Amino acid sequence: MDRRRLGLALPALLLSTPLARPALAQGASLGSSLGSSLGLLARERGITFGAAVQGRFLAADPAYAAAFATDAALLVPEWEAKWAALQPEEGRFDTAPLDAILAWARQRGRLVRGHALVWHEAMPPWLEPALAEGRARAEGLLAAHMDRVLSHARNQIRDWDVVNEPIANPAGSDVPQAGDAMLRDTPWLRALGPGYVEMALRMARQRDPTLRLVINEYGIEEDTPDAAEKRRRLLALLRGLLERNTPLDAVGIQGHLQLVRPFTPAPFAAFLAELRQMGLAVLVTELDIRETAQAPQDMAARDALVAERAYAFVSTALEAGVRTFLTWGLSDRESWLVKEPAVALKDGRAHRGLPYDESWQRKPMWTALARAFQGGNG
Ligand code: 9MR
Repeated sequence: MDRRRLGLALPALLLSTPLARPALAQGASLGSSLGSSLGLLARERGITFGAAVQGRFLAADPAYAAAFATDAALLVPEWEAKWAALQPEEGRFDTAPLDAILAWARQRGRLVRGHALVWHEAMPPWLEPALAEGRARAEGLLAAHMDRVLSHARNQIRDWDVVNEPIANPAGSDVPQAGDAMLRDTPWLRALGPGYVEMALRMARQRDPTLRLVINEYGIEEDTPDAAEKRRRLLALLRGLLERNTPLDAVGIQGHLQLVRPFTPAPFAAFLAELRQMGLAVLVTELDIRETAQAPQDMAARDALVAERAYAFVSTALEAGVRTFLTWGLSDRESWLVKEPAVALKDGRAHRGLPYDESWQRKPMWTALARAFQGGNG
């Protein structure tokens, strides 16, 4: 299977998708000379822009839906395709929330990617103890989940994060590793051993040979020793997989950037070049920008820092050949950066790490993305 073939097929599909012209989010400013839609601006350059979506807001909040209709050519469910959503009890599948997103996307000709078939979070409570019952049982559970989910979504989701976040963090946040220290210690690793990544990819390919299979990872973008080590570990994992002819088409780089860490284009570009030399496509799957506790008081200054970082990151990725970009949500209003206590700013201010603010005003980050997609000078 030519790994690049499927990657290239996706933007071509998009040419027929109607992105809404300025039927814009309420309150969104139309003043920009850059145009009205990130999805359209990107598409003009052969780039696909999309965002993580939450079905409950899509259904209930017209401003939210309008922004997605305007800007997102591609959607990824932020929750609805995870295990906890899809299989809340063993053998009982609930696809209704995912189906609602699929229907919304279908009506508007948008693509949807899948996230995620194997992950150590968003597991329903029954899953971890069941995986611990032994290797055969764990393998059976993964196979049954893929049987059901991949066949259900087959007509619409052509691109899946098969394994999410398999690499161990070098310092601090991880449980000490047993065995293969390259991989994160998870219930999947404990049940199936280090071959679980390969097993999951083979299972997915077996069930649908035309799916684009992706390994998605975070903490591999920035210029820190931990990120450099994580890049090294990911490359080693990928090399081993490819040596064993494991089916794998692409790497998803999440892009949860933090302003407290430096971003330097050169090492990131070199990493992207290595991935492409391996014959893998690269996507940016979850871009957002976390501010520091020392963020300036002045809002314009804050937004400028976020925009500058987004531009540097996206333009580096574009130069290295990345053609698919998703932000993790569109507005600060629903962002995990604001909702998740562990990452929220401690001084009561809300992170401003996405293209729209909490009242659907476009921010400099929106413009920075538009400029990058247009090949501008920032
Ligand atoms: O943003 C997502 C949040 O709403 C969920 O509660 C959480 C657990 O399912 O997952 C968040 O999304 C994560 C994504 O699935 C994987 N990469 C990191 C994202 C932010 O934590």
